[in-house]
Amino acid sequence: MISNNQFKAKFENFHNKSTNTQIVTRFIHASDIHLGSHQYRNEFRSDDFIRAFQEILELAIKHYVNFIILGGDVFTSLEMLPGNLTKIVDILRDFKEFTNGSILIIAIEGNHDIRKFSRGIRFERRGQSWLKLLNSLGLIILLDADLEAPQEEIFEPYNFDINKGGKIQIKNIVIYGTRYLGEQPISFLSNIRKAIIKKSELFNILLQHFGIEGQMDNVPGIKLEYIQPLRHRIDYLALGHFHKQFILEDWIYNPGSSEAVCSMDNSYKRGVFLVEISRRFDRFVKKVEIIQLVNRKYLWETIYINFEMRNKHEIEKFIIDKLKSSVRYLNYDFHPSTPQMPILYLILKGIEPSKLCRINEKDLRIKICEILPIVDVRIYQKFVKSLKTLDNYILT
Ligand SMILES: [Mn+2]
Repeated sequence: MISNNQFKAKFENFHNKSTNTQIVTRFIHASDIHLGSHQYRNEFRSDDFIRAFQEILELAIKHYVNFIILGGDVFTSLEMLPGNLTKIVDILRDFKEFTNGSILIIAIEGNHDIRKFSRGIRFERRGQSWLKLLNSLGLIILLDADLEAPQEEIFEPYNFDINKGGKIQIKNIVIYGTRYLGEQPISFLSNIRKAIIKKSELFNILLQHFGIEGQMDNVPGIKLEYIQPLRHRIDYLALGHFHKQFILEDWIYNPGSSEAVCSMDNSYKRGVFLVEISRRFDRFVKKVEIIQLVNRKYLWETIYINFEMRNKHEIEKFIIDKLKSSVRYLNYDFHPSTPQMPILYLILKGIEPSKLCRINEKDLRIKICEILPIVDVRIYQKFVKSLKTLDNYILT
């Protein structure tokens, strides 16, 4: 059988240096990959999220890490097109084969992994997720705890025979994890804290999907003071949920989303953490490096339409001509799959076009992508009503 392993094309062979030494342990902490984002709208954009995931796996190989932790929202919803899921399974299979299963991918479920929102109905939790599928295929380790159980049974060691458990030890590092605990997980935190065993020779990581209050404007999070009691038992609190990166007090880490899920994400610092834990005398020394991923380029353009147009075509031509001149520096030879071809956020301002000239966003988007080296367009119509229209409205 000919092996088409995609990692073989980039890395000649695999040699996990770090397995040779017991002194240093390396891992990558990533979160909010949101696989499946934009999948109905644009294939190239949807591949951006898969590419970001692939890049994380390549970084793991390149830096000889011992494991990868993913802080939830690995998938953007329960809806996943078969072609996309196939790509993800293929990547994970190739990764496992290429690394001889020596780099475990450890994940927890975020709110998006268990959320179905496109049909406008509230999806009742039925315990399903794509992460559970990948876990049962042996491609990832999905951690979850039984928070109702007696203290010593809350975090069972991960059992590879039944693909189940709440903690796993790799060298002298123990990773604890639970699924998304809702918007107010405070009541669970004391159970979690009591169930975590602190030994001086072990480095404890807790994998959670929640944000900390104040780290993102207008986004609710948990008060830092409620987290503090965990500090005595946790050396590294590995978070996911907030798409903006933050590090607090040298023990709370949130890498941010891997790709920009919405236009807002572009303005945040985001990426992954490459962490190195070494043992010096009788204590642990931690080194955290921030790595930025290669993301899709983006640009914002504002066009003012301050005079009346005769019809829809005239208005579209006006917009495209304006854009042609403002993006003339862009390379027209790029293929849409290359992240250098940007996504365009287009703001339209001026007087609201009359009914006859009303912009069809779908048509305009297709035309822009056909004519210009733009992978996708998001249009924001920020028109103001003309006085004439207002007069008509009042008179009728
Ligand atoms: Mn998220």
